[in-house]
Amino acid sequence: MERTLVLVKPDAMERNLGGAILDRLERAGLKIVALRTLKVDEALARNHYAVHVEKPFFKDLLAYITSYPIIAAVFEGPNAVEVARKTMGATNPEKADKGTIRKDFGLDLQRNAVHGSDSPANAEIEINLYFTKKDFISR
Ligand code: IDP
Ligand code: MG
Repeated sequence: MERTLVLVKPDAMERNLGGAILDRLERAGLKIVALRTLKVDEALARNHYAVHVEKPFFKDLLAYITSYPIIAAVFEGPNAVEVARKTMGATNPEKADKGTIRKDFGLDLQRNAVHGSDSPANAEIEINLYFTKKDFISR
């Protein structure tokens, strides 16, 4: 069993797409095992996107991700990281496959509706930025 961190990003939250996006991931066979809403502050944004600190879009990305409340969710299932990334589609909504979350809901390369961890190792690191052990219900 694998876990991945999903964020419903500000652009999607502003358009009331939180439920629709979580629904797509549940329909893909993944289970919600932790869930919260929050407004990301600058410190959390810098941690979450630390790998992009040298990118030209970094400052814009921080402003965007802190601009409006988001949903953070942990999804679990076999190959959760890959299943979630496939359900989301390519980073650029214009290039994302038909039927993916980003194709259907993303606005542009930055405002692409959703985040998903890109590896099991990064998923573990990212989950720990948003959740503690107490947030997970034992079944
Ligand atoms: P990912 O979210 O598909 O993993 P990354 O390359 O890790 O894509 O980029 C993180 C986020 O930064 C993207 O989801 C998007 O919101 C934003 N982003 C990526 N590339 C650009 C760009 O060239 N211009 C503006 N924003 C970008
Ligand atoms: Mg990434």
